Amino acid sequence: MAVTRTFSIIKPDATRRNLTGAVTKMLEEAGLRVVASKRIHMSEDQAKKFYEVHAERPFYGELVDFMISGPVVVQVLEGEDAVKRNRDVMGATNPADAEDGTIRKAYAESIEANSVHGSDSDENAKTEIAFFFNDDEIVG
Ligand code: IDP
Repeated sequence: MAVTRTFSIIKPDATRRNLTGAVTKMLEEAGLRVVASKRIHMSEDQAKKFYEVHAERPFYGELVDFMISGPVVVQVLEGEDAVKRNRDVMGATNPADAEDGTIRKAYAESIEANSVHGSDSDENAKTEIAFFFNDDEIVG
């Protein structure tokens, strides 16, 4: 299995509850290495652009408001089959459906405030990484 990279966000509900370390520990225990990380407060424009694919969904406005409601931690994660590995440890979008041992089962508050984002394909991972990081900020 190839070593690849994915993009992760520790969302405002998790930073608010001081869960950055706890979430990162679960990512690391799942075999992912944090090769870039920074705490930022997204602008409304950034959040709108980042979630552009959901622009037509009824929850888009609230999702943008939630993502700018507090700081987030954006990360680049590296590991074997990183996208899938991360999606597996994140758990289902709705915490009610998330399996034991997943981040969302452990920490998510709701289908919206679900603690983490993770890219859903290698192609999107590349785009999302480039959206937040310059190459020289990523140290593998
Ligand atoms: P994912 O984060 O598991 O990939 P997506 O369907 O891509 O899920 O949705 C992106 C984000 O939008 C979710 O993580 C969640 O924060 C929010 N979201 C998804 N579905 C709903 C919903 O039905 N109501 C409110 N927020 C939602």
